[in-house]
Amino acid sequence: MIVRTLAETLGTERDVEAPNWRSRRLLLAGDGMGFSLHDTVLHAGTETEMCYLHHVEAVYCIGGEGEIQVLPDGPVWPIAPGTMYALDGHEKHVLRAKTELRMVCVFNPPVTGNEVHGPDGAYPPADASGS
Ligand code: 9YT
Repeated sequence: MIVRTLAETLGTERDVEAPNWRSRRLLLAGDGMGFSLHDTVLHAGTETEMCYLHHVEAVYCIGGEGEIQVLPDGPVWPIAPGTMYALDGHEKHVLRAKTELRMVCVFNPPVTGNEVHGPDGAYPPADASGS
């Protein structure tokens, strides 16, 4: 059994920062669960374009207000606490944080550590990043 607190991840290699967000990775590939689990904060006023070519991701909002759009011209859905979206088709998308957003994110396959988005908006495939 694994028991880990958010406080224990802060300032460690599980606490990954990018210009628009900070991702606290409570479970990583090395934990052997088959998915990774992140508590992610997206900074107010940011727009983040992403396209997870090598992963599926579910995202559950637990704080803040924003919106998500499938690119280039898909529908826009509001994001608020209690809303979940699942990227089951490697969709290119943009997440707009009107206020600070706090999201619980699950990745399959799990991220292995300190992934940040490449120029394609993706994280590298799991075996390219060391798992
Ligand atoms: C919601 C989202 O995709 N934010 C970008 C960061 C990513 N989810 C992560 O690694 O926690």
